[in-house]
Amino acid sequence: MASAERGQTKYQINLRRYLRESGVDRDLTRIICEIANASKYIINAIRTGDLGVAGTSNLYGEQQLELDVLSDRIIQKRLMYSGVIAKMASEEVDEVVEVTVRNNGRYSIAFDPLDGSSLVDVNLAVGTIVSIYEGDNLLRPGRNQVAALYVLYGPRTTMVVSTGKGVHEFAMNQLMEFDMVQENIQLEGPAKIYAPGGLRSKYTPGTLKFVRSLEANGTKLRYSGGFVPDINQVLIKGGGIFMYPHLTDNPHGKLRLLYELNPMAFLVEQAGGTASNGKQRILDMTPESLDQCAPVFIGTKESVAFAERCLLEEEGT
Ligand code: AFP
Repeated sequence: MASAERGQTKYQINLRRYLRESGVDRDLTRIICEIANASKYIINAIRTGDLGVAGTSNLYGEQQLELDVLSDRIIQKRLMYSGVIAKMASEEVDEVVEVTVRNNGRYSIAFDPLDGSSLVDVNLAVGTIVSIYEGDNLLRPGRNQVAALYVLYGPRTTMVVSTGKGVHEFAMNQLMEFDMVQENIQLEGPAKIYAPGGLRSKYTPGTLKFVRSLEANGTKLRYSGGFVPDINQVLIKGGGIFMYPHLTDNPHGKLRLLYELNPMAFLVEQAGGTASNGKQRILDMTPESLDQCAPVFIGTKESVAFAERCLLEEEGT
């Protein structure tokens, strides 16, 4: 496969072609391409949706949907009749959606249709996060994922995706197709940037020690409040760490294991990085519920290992 340096592809390699030529299963390719298609409608919803809240009606009398609910509907409608899905779990829906009754789908997905949706009101970047498993059991450790991706709706719309053969970045072109811009993204060395989620006043001693060490080493703070753009910056800049740690008043952190942490951990590990809850690999955690949260330190191996050491030294965990 022709390699593609960032921005200088020898010829435009689009998403569907890349997946096909990489030998990715046809049904899995179908899911990834359906998400790519859904992203076009989500972009439109973000750009044209009134900033009103759900329950109000727009000037045509149509009921106003919150963007995350609308994004959820867009994705579900595209996948419901794709013939390749067994179950869907959406962060916007309390129950798992059984699709098998309509077809014998081979894959199940867990997704956050529009993570960080509250940031749209202040015109900051948001994203769609998708985790894909073979079969119909979504409550398995994240190491069982067969693919993961996110779509980042920023100044450019990009998709970062892995099917277990490295992690690659695609950008939406004028025809609203995704062309490859970077193949086999790699994370190396100590963190150049860090993204500290949660209130500093609620950090435990080990996290405080870790963050103070990063600052003493000149690591730059980069935090937007959106998980997708903040992880994307760690990946595309080639080195960094994102954390949303356990807090003194919340031992489980804020981010959801199924919809946010497992897919991002899969992508970051494919780039040579790692993701931990402070003492255990995120991808080894067995989810006990759909909305289970976990603390997270995710980025370069070196930085995550140092965070774990700080927690062990200061908190014995
Ligand atoms: P929403 O999806 O509710 O806007 O939350 C976004 C998010 O879950 C994730 O995208 C961010 O990393 C995290 O919240 C930011 O949380 P804080 O606002 O507490 O920093």
